[in-house]
Formats: sequence, C-alpha cells, structure tokens
Amino acid sequence: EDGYDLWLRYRPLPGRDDLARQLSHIVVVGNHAVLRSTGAELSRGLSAMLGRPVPVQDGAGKNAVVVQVGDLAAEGFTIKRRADRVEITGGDERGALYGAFRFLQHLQRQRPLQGLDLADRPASPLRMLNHWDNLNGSIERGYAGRSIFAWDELPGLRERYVDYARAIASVGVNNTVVNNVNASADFLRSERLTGLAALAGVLRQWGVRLWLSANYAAPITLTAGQVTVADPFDPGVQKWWQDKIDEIYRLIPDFGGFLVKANSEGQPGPLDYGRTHADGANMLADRLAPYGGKLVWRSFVHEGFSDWAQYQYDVFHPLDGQFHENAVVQTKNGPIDFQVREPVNPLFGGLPRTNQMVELEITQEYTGHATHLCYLVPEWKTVLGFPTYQGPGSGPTVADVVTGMAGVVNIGDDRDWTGYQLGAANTHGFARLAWNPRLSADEIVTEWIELTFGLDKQVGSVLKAIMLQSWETYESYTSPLGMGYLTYPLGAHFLPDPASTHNLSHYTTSEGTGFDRTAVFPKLYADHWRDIYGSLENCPDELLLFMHWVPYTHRLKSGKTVVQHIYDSHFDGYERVLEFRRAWGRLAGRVDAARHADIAATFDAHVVEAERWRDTIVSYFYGYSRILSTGTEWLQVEYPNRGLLIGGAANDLPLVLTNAFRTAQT
Ligand code: BDP
Repeated sequence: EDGYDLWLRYRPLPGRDDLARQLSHIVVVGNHAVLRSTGAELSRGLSAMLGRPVPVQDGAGKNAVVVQVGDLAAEGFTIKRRADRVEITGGDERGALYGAFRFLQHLQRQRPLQGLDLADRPASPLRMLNHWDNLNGSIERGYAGRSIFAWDELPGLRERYVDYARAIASVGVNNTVVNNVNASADFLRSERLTGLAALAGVLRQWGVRLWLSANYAAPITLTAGQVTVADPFDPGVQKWWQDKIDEIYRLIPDFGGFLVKANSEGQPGPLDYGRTHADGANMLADRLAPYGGKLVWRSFVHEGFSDWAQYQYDVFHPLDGQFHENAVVQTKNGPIDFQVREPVNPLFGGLPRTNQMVELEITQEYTGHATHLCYLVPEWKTVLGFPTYQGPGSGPTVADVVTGMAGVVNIGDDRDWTGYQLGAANTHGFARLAWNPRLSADEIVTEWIELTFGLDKQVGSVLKAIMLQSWETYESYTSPLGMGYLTYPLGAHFLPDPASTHNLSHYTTSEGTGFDRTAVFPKLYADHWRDIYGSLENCPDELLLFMHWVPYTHRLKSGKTVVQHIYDSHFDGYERVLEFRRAWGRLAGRVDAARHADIAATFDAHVVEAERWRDTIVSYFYGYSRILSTGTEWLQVEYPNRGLLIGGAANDLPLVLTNAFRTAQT
C-alpha cells in the first residue's frame, strides 16, 4: 500500500460471509448522475469488502442495498436496516451519496449491520476546499508535489480527477475552488473555461461544484487594455463581468462562484479606485445571484500597517451589513496568518450582519510542511468552539456564526496525495469538521485511523495518542506562549528564523520578550475577552506573548519563569517527537511494511527538524537574556554548526549544553 487509497481502502472483511448473503446487490431508485455514482461506489466498495461481485441491478430489493431520495433535509441521509434489506435515503442525490459513503465506512470499521439506524446531515451548506494551484502546475504552499490538475490537457480528463472527487465527496465536501487566490486572470479566458467545464462535469457527478479564484483586474488583462480600469462602478467593467459570468454559466450551469483576494499582498482590487471591499464584492455578487452563484471575498488583508492583528478588523468591521445576500466574507481563523497558535480572529464576533466563512489551512505552511507531523483537528476545534460572547450567554461560537468552512488544501500529485501519509488525516479531519463541527478530535481521528490502518487495537491507541499530541508538540518547540511567526516572513515558512520576525511577532530585548497589544487589540472582542486578554494576570499562558510584553523573569501560571518555560518546552517538545518515532517503530509488523517504513522515514526527518527548531529558539533567547537555568551544573561544549540562522545577540553565542537550560529534573 502506498497511501493512494486514502480512507477508501475497502479491504476484504474477515469472517463476514453472512454479509455477502445479506447484501447481494444494489438497487438505485432514480437516474440522476450523482445516484449513478452512488451505485457505482457501493458496488465497488461492497464487491471489494465482500470478495464477490455486488452489482447494481433493477428489480427486487430483497437482500439489497436500496438507494433512494426521500423527504429529508438537504444533503442529509438516513441508513436503516430493514427486515430484508438496507435502505439508504438521501434528502437529495447528494444526501444519498453521503449516506452510501457512510454505510461503506460503517462496514470498513466492521460495525454491525443488525439494528443499523443512522441519520445525519451537514451543519452548514458550504464545505469547501481552496486549492492554491497555479497555471504552471506549481502549488503555492503545496508540499505534495505538483497540481493534480493538468490545465493544458483540459478538456482532456485524467482518471485521478474521479478519485479526487470520490475522496472529497466521501467526507462531504461539496465545493472546490481549483486555482490559487493569487489568481491568474488567464483562468477566465474562454479557451480555459471550455476545459474547466469538462473538469466541472467530473466533479458534478460526485456532487461537487467547481469554483474559480478571480483576479479583480481580469477585465483589463483579458481585453488587452480595451477596458482600462477594474473599478466596480464603471459600466464597461460591469458589462465585462456580466458577459463573463453569462459565458461561465452557459458552460458550467452549476458553477459555484468566485473566490476573491483583493487589495492584499499586491493583488488588485476595488480600493485601487477608491471603492470599498463591499462595493467590489457586491458588483460580482449581484451578477452571480441570478444563477444561484455566490461570491466569497477574503478578509485577509494586511497592507501598510504595523500590526497585522488589528488591520483586518479595522478594514472589515465598518463594512458590516453592507455585503449583499449571496456574498460571503471568508476570514482566516486567526488575525495573523495560520500560525500554530493565535487568538481567534476578532472578526468572527465583529460582523454579525455579514455572511462569513472560516478559512483554515490544511496544508501545513506554518506547521511543518510534510515533515513535522502536526494533526490540526485539535487546533480547529478550539477555533470552532470559541465563544464570541456577542450574544446571549457566551455565544454564539465561531461554528454558530459561520455559514461554512473553507480549507486551503494539502493535495498534490504525490502518490499519497498529501506529501506524507499522516497528512491525509488533516484533509479528512477538515472535511469531517466542516460537516459537523461538534465531532470531537478523538472521534474524528479514530475514524481516520480505523479506515486507514484497520482495527488493530495497538495501532489505534498508539497512533491516536501521537496524533492528538502532535499539534501542541509542534507548538512547544516552535512558538512559545502564543508568539507565533518565528520563520523568515518572505520565505518558505519552514525553518526557524526568530531574528527576522523581530517587530512582526515579538520585540525581544535583553530584558524581555513578547508583543504588547494591550492598547487596542483586546478591545476588538466582547468585554469578556477584552478583560481576559488585556490583563497580564488573566491572559492564558498560551497567548501571553501574543498579547503582552513581559520580562524574562515574569512568572507563568505554571510557576515557571517565561524564559525557563521557553527552554523547557523546547526540550520537552523535542523529546516528545523522539517518543513519537519510538512508538511508531514499535508498531512494525502491525502496519503493512511499505506504509510503516514510509511513515518511519517521515518521523526520522521530523526529529531532525524539531532539534533544529529547539536549538535555534533556545539559543536565540539565551543570546538575549543570558539567563541559564538555576540550580543546574553547566558546561560549555562545542555546538555543532548546522548552518542555522541564529540572529541578534545570539551570534556570539558560545557553545551551550542542554543541561544548562533545562529545569533540573528531580
Ligand atoms: C499566506 C501565504 C501566501 C498566501 C497568503 C494568502 O504565505 O502564500 O498567498 O497567505 O492567504 O499565508 O493570501
């Protein structure tokens, strides 16, 4: 096995001959394309698991799996064991498809057929992937190879598109934006659109709508200068978009809409013409509306301001209520940029009269690429469950506020899709949370492990423990106390470079460190959070250095000083990674050899990189603070030159030893 099958492995079920009799064929009531896919997937999965052909056929339902559409919520389903059959009923065709996948998962997990009676439906209508794929096949922040989409071959289609659509539909994803938010206008050229229509056709069979990221200056670019502006109030610009949108819907009748990154990081936008983000969004939204399309407008802006944390709020909060009905503002989970730990973006409490989606980053841009294992579901749970206190009681939470979730996806053309095999857990986990944000991280990871590695108890418990600790472990050796952003800002965001982010995420001196945001930032939240974040006493340790600047000797709730915490957490985190590797090693023989070896190699690389982070960050703060642990004996030893970027005062660091930094172990 090489990971290609993801969580859709459909391996033979041991000792379940009884099932083959009870599930002898499939009956599909109706002839919609999505229902045909549903029948085909059931046939594929059941045949493989039961070890004999389970065909789709007309006629009697005795001993069949019957697929039908009934009177249920949109995209919802029920799965019921009747006396002589299994009935999968969808509220619509998509619901039936989701029910079929759930049924196959139920069997893969060797759950009983008897008494089966399940009902489920999605929490929100927009469960969306964002690909940051470029026209030249590269992927911005992609760590799993090149784009799976061969743009220049379209309308020629690759088999892999079907497997992609199956995989994402199997966990309930129903919308996908196929190109980068730093969008090439070229995607809107007529020749491209005919090709994209073919891709949309594949996705449609699996209930997935195709979307495009749109470049706001496309009218200028694509008319070779006949249209000279991109001002949303300009009639020529409006006509160009109207014609373009009409053209798109002629080719792709179920086109989802546009995702737009405007006036951010050099992208063009309405502000170039003195208009607001809402003006810019509404001009497009109004033209998509008659077709049932939507316009998703990103709030990730940070130009020309010293503190990113505040900027998005300052720009978007005043526009609350101005976005039209079918426009959605897509907001990153935190106010900075997908750091391993950030406070929840205050915009989730700050746009009560605006449709919003939360944008999460599945691809591990700041969380270790495809090298550091970092299972992000526990982090996303803290975001989705965050109570805004902007309503009765402590509510609503972020999950209550949003009308959907977008995930910047980690998929590329690597054989295992996600660059390292455990990375697929993040893809799966994002989708499961988008479907139901109330599922626990434990439930989600258990499902993924069972579907991916089977039911071996040892594998299950060991891997689960590793996965569930991995986010906080990554945090512990890369981002002390909420500091975040310790990689070179303009680079790959992989290696540690704390010196380069001085003033961006921290103001480090010989006296102390952190970022004093108390003057404004806490006030962007409801009073409850303002009082917590704004106060040195109340601020939770994990966000302390995001909100406050403190001397190194400041004592945390744990009783440790800040500098001691920095040292200890980095050493402890590294040791946990060593333990991950050892624990995985002990599973040899319980996981097929090829996948075991592949994942073991990832842990080898992970250990090397975790050590690099530990040494760089510890050296950096020692370099400034010159504080060693008290009560420990220390020696100077040669510090191997690993070609690290050790900045600031740490450059003249003599050579240091672990014991000099760690709290004495008693
Ligand atoms: C940052 C990425 C950059 C993206 C940008 C965005 O470094 O590549 O274009 O966010 O989300 O995280 O627009």
